[in-house]
Amino acid sequence: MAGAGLLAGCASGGGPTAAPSAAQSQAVSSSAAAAPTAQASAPPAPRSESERRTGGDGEDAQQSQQDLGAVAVDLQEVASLEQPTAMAVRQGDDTLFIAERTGRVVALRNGSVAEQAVLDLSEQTAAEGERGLLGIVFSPDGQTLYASYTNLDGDTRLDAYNFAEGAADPGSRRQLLAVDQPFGNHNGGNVAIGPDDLLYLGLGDGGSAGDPQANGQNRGTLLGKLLRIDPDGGEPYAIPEGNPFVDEADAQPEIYAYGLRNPWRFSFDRDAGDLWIADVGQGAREEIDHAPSGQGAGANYGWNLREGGISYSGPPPQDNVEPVFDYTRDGGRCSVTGGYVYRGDAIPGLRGAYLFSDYCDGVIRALRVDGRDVDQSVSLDVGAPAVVSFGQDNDGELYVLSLEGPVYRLVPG
Ligand SMILES: [Ca+2]
Ligand SMILES: [Ca+2]
Repeated sequence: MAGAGLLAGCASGGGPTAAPSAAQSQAVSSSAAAAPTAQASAPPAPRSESERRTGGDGEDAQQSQQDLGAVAVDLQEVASLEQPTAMAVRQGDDTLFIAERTGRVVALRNGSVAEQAVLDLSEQTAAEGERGLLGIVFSPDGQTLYASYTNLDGDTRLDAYNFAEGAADPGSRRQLLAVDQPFGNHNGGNVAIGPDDLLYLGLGDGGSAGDPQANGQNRGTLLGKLLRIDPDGGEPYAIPEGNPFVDEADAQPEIYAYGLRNPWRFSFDRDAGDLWIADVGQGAREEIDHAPSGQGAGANYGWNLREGGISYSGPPPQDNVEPVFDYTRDGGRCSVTGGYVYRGDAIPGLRGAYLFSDYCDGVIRALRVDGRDVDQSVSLDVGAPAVVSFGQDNDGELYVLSLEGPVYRLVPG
């Protein structure tokens, strides 16, 4: 098993509760990635009563008419790569671009992986601990590839590369952001384009355990934040006008939302525009945050005063936004892996549901919300080892990335 530490990252340092021993014993190793053993099957999904139908008065809502528990899905392996961490697509291009944590971005076309890498950052990054190439996304016009990684000093870099004729031009590298990382873990690193066509980057709290620098609640640092920048509006980027703290002295103007511990994966609903953030917990709660379209600016998701829906180090901040869903580490879970709202055609019963998983049990789960309430939350009864990320293609179909190598497409069961 590769890289439990990629996400959990808090096995040492003394959180309020220890990580499960399974997570502590799993060191990152290159051999694991070289020998994928994935089967598209999973242990029985732990389903606790608290997960199912908490709240939910929206029986009249169209989405609620579909019982997620009756949806049958399967995972179909489409490729096996070296520690895949992120997927991106371009408008009008059926290629799946997949980032390998060791530094390459590869192209998957017509069921096979192109021999030539689209971009190779393997000399600029190192896949160790929670580090490596962590996020990729294309500009809305498909002519720029953004790559987020830790450099050889372990510090965060966000670069832009010109993209043409199926490849990124390494000579065109433009550094957008450079953020020092005080500790090796909690580097976030996911990048996405929002419905506003702006570029979002998630950064963890800097690392160690418990947020010793109190970065989450400190609007003077980029750590522990979701950032939003306009890479085309200035050099190297512009601050979007609507960023919530641009007028606040001592606040970093790139901040879009704060109070995050390690927003390893976040996404936007491609139809509704809602923001979904899966924030990895310290030791007690794994959380999913949800902001309806256009309502996420300035949100304080509570860390390190709150961990999920419980207290961590103090009373909740006045502007605290509770997670829409959280879960404990019962059943061997350790680290939430955020996915996407399903908007594809292949599995109609899943439409509008948010899919996610947990790195340690790998079970694919789905939930629907009705306002602030979770209307349904189920296991889809499929899974994969070391589920580290999800992908979404131009048709809205979803993919599951295992850090052990396999990339799966979610298909009807
Ligand atoms: Ca860090
Ligand atoms: Ca929170």
